[in-house]
Amino acid sequence: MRFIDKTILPGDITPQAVFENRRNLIKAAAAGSFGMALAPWFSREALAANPEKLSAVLNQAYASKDGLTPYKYVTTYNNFYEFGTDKADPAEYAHTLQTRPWTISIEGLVKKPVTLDIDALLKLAPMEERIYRMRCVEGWSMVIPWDGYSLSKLINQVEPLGSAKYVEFISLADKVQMPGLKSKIIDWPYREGLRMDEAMNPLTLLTFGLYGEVLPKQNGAPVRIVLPWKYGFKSAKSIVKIRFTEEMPKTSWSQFDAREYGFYSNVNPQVDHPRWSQAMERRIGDPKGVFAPKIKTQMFNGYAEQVASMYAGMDLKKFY
Ligand SMILES: Nc1nc2c(c(=O)[nH]1)N[C@H]1C(S)=C(S)[C@@H](COP(=O)(O)O)O[C@H]1N2
Ligand SMILES: [Mo]
Repeated sequence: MRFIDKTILPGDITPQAVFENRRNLIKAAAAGSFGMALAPWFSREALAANPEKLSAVLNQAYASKDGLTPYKYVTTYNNFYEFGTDKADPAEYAHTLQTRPWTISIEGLVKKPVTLDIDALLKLAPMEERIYRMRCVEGWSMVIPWDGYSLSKLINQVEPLGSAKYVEFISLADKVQMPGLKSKIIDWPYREGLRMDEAMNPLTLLTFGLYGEVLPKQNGAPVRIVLPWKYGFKSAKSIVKIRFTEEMPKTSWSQFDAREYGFYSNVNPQVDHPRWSQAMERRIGDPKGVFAPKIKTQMFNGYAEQVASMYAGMDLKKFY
């Protein structure tokens, strides 16, 4: 199986160029110019969709040197257990997710708790495009142009109280829309959390789109967070609630196995997962395919300059 691998160099990228590239890909696929049967994990549904454009301005401060992971991999190789545990499941089954109407409630230790409609939330701040390296705890990585704005813009609106030390993110859990909820591997709803300073860090992106288009459902539509210095599971999808707390929130994955998945889960090549090393990673969609050499995972996934100071003095083997 071979796809057209048009890995774009960062210098060429404007959201428009990215969008055009994607459009051409769709056209090529529709015209059958891939010339071969689609891989089973490559959903026709994802190609047939007619995604809505988001206008976002590329933030040059977050333009990575690494080539972008082609859209087809970003949208067909996913973890979204609400739609099944196989990487191909979300692209195949997430079409049942209803992203309108959608509200997100902001509650807990804030002066101004509020329930916001997704379309109001979209307009809260100017949309930026940021190219982030993403590293899954399972050992694979991607480079994705995300569209959104810093979560801090929303947090500042609700005015957290001095007692708010943590932020909890809660994903939708609806059995009617999400077939994966039948399996009890996770104590639904999917829950994640951050310390307040992590939530306020400019890197933390409240995300509505990728590649200049609204988020595909399999990527966590209509709104998710993206934390490029943490393992992928911290980036909760399809969020319906954000709660400010004094105590460290219990997260789904640390409840699943506290020894394997810590609260912080910062990408750290020196701290192994109990069952495997985290020193190397495999870049999904590398044009060299299975022959592509594994690459070294960087401390904080390469974002040490922006985030390391938040963990100064902490024993990262203990607070993994
Ligand atoms: N609600 C929810 N959010 C989730 C997950 C999930 O199963 N459910 N999987 C996480 C994991 S393990 C990863 S690697 C990323 C994958 O995001 P992507 O599919 O957009 O690349 O989403 C994270 N967010
Ligand atoms: Mo992950």
